[in-house]
Amino acid sequence: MITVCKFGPAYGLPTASPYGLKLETWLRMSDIPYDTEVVTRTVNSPKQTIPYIREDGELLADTGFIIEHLIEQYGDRLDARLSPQQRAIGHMARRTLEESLTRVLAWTRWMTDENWPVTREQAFGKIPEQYRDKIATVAREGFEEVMRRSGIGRHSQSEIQSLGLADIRAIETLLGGQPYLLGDEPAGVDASGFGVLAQYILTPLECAVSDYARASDTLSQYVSRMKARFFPEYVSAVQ
Ligand SMILES: N[C@@H](CCC(=O)N[C@@H](CS)C(=O)NCC(=O)O)C(=O)O
Repeated sequence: MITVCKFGPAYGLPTASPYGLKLETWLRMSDIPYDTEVVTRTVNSPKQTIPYIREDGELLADTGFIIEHLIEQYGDRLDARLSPQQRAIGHMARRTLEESLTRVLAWTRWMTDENWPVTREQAFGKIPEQYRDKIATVAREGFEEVMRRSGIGRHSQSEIQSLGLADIRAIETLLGGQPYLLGDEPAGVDASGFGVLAQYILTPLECAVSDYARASDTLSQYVSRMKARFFPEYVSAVQ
């Protein structure tokens, strides 16, 4: 049995991590049984990133490599039917979701005054009160530096939201009137679609990208459709 080591449930979702939610979604979409273990720190992960899996005592990190490994074992139950062009579009959508929209999400959660109190409580709320402030402040300063070095942290808040809006509009256009990103049936890229868009729509995030996504029938119905199909037992904190 595969064990997914992940940050714990939050806001009525299995996890507040877009990558953790992507991996669980992909496993459920592929009908591969798994159990979960909640972790709070990255130290035990082979790449110091969450999520990672444990399988027969072996650890493997990074959702892209984890999924490649599982496809070798179980076959590709989601994307085998896709044309080369659909695969290419799926690949580019996945990168937009996981590399670009996720960076905007992380920056917005950690660096904006309106969202930091919720993020702080969610990420550090279980730490004893006497240490909480210091640990959260040091972590936020470290995060700010990472964001600055990676480039995004050099932009203004409205510029960062405009980057996210351009991405989310492209995802909305790709969906169009289809139920899933590549047509009538879910494909692998929908795991990333739900993993990221649910964070914008179903968590108490305050930002222009969330406002846009919640107001879009195409995007909000997509997230509701994915949630109802793959996570029916979870009750959203944000309706
Ligand atoms: N490409 C990785 C990204 C995973 C990732 O960045 N996870 C975040 C949490 S959402 C993390 O562990 N960051 C490192 C840290 O917090 O120190 C994947 O697909 O698994």
